[in-house]
Order: sequence, then C-alpha cells, then structure tokens
Amino acid sequence: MMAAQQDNSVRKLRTLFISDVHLGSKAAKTDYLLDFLRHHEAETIVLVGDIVDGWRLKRSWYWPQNCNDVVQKLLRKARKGARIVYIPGNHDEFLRDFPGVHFGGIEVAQRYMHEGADGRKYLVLHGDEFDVVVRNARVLAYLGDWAYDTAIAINIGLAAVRRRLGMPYWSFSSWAKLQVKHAVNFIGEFQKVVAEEARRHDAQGVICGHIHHAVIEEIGDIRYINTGDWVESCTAIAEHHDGTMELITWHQMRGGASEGEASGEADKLLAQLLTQRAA
Ligand SMILES: [Mn+2]
Repeated sequence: MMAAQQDNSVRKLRTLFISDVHLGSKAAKTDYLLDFLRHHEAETIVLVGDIVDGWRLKRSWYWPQNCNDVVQKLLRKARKGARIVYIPGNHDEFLRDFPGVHFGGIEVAQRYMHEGADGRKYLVLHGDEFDVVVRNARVLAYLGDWAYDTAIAINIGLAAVRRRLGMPYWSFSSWAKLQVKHAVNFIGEFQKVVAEEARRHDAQGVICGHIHHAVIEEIGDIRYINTGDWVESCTAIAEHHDGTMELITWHQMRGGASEGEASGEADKLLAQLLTQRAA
C-alpha cells in the first residue's frame, strides 16, 4: 500500500486538533488517520469529539485492527510526552460521565480553553449542544437568552433520555445534507451560534467539530475553526509554534488511487451515510 516515493518527514507542531473519526463505523478512514499521525507530532493533541462511534458499536460491533492501531498510536504519543485531551462528542458521550478522568495518559474534559502561542484564547468544544438552537434559530432569537439556555439544557437532557432508550442521536451533518438546499444556511447558523458561545466565554476563537465541515474563518471578531472529519474529508487543524492555525487535508495515501476512484468512493460513502441515517 505504501508507495516507494512515500514522504517520511514528520512535522512538529504545537497543537493538533482532530475530531469526528467515528471509529467503529465502516466509513472511518483509519488508514488515512494512521498515516497522518505517523507524519505529525504535537506537544498537545486535542480530540474534539466523536472519535469513537458508540452509537454504531451498540448496534453492531465493528472494531477491526485498524481501530486498535489508532488508539495504540495515540496512547504511544501520550507515553512519549504529548498531552492528550479528549472532549467527548454526542457519538462518544458515554465518556461525558468521566470529566477529569485520565486513562492511559489521556484526560477527558467537557470543554477546554486553549491558549494559543499568540495569546489568543480558543474555546474548544464538540458542538452538538447547539443542534437545537440551530434548528430553531429564528424562534429562539425571538424568545431571547432564557429560552436559548433552556433549549440547550433540554437538548442535553433529551439526548440522555434517547441514549437510555437506545435511540440514535439526531445527526446535524446528515440532517443538513438531507436538506441540501438549506445546508449552507444551517452551517452558517451553527457557526454563528458557536462563535457567540466563544464570545460569552471571553475567548477570541472557537474550535469545534460535529458538522463535518472543516474551515478557518473570521466571524466578526471571533475566529471560527472547525476540525472537519475522518469519514469523508480527512482533515485536521494544526497550530504552529507561532500560533498560526493551518487546516490540513490529508491526501498522502491517495497517491496510488486515481481521482475517479477516490471521488466514487466519497459518493458511495455519502449515499451510505444518508441511507443509514434515514433508516
Ligand atoms: Mn457529533
């Protein structure tokens, strides 16, 4: 699989942000992620949620060797001195019951305030708590702060109830995709809401995942950063030693595959995602 001309250089970064790997789902691009992790080192690695797809695993256990390899790779990086912070998302919310717990050198946190090398503060969170706000943006804007906070609390409560009943979590990204015409508006709405949350916490930026749409963007005075995913786009956010943020799209392993093959595969995955979620 590895091409002879493979580039073995390792980039040394200050911080690496990765989310939405969905280990345990067949769509997870674990080979690409392993390849990426081999080529990148960071003092701090922040896992921004949905690393493990607990929902998928509950329905049918799918845990090939590659999934173990990813976990092992991360644990090895922790042993070698990297600080690893794991912020659970909605698909790995079973970890939300363990805030502050360390396992194998990985610390679990509900949220994380990242201090950039340039002095900027970034609020780091997964982002699913804002689903309900995004869906009902106009109504909530009309009702004001109290309704907004209440809606978030209710959404978190409902998610816990649905989890106990074994019902799947409502998925923002597939929902937005199903409403293709409006998807851009919804993403814009999500970004606005999350940026507002950063402002409420006196941060100058926000780093989140959840909607599988990687981007670095200025929204007013807030820098909005989304880590994307390892189901389709294979993206991560890197912070360099001077505080510069970079969006990396990892294509290296695709060296062997033709363009057509790669895009055909993406189409298949998207179709698969949509039919699975609709079921
Ligand atoms: Mn999510």
